[in-house]
Amino acid sequence: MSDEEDIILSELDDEELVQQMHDDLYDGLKEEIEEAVNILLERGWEPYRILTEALVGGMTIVGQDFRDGILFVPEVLLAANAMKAGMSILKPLLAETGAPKMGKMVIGTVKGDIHDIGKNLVSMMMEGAGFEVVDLGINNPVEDYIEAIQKEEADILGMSALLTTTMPYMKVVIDTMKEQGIRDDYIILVGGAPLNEEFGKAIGADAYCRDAAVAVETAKTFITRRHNQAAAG
Ligand code: B12
Repeated sequence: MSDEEDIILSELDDEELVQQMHDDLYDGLKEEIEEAVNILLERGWEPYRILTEALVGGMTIVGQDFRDGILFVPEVLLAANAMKAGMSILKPLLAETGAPKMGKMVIGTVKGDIHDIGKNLVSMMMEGAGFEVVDLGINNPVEDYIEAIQKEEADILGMSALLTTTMPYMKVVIDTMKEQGIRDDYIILVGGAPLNEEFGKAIGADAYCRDAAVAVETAKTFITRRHNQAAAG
């Protein structure tokens, strides 16, 4: 999608640069994405705005063309790597708010699923909001989740799934927690593109969150409610 002649990123205005980043993400150009993220930071853009408008915005286009059979796995992997490179520049900036610790979250992508960009984004935003996050990575069986929430004494369990074939596994985890009598000890948040509110309710999660910003708000609401209950009880 990008032109053959050399484009000097720093000479583009903000709007052109974001457009160029969408093209560069599409083409999996990691170094260009890193450079452009740094340019926007120098221009005073908030890290969160760069994340949503430039990176997530670009990934949305990649997602549409993957769905429509225009892009294939190798290309999407390159795009994902470019996205991750951009995210890793923003991560320390998002996490540096110095906010008091709000609570602890264990998060991971469910068994059979290797998508992790959305999960990583949620982790970053949660850390930025003052939560401690333990990231279990991808492809997690129920045992790993349960071991981690107990060992880490987590307040929140977060599960991510991007495939319609893996999202039912969230119910396996929640049902196992119920069987062990520990379900109500944790706030359970679920997310991922194929989920919705109804699904979250049906499997017995506390909430479905459509994006990382909603995840942060929802986590804060539940943590506050818990503290109030503890104080009252
Ligand atoms: C990138 C990508 C890949 C990359 C993943 C790289 C990586 N490291 O993650 C690669 C190329 C490896 C890949 C592989 C596959 N993929 Co893919 N992939 C995508 C794509 C294009 C983008 C996903 C993404 O990163 N989005 C950007 C992030 C920021 O958004 P997000 O994940 O939705 O996360 C946000 C929210 O959902 C929410 N959230 C997410 N998780 C959580 C967790 C919690 C706790 C909370 C509160 C919130 C939350 O907050 C996030 C931030 O705002 C999607 C398209 C799409 N529309 O989603 C397809 C898509 C998910 N993939 C798809 C498919 C089919 C596959 C493959 C099976 C392809 C194949 N034939 O091999 C394999 C599956 C491998 C496996 N076993 O998991 C399909 C799934 C279709 C379906 N009905 O299930 C999709 C929808 C594309 C499509 N339309 O065909 N994929």
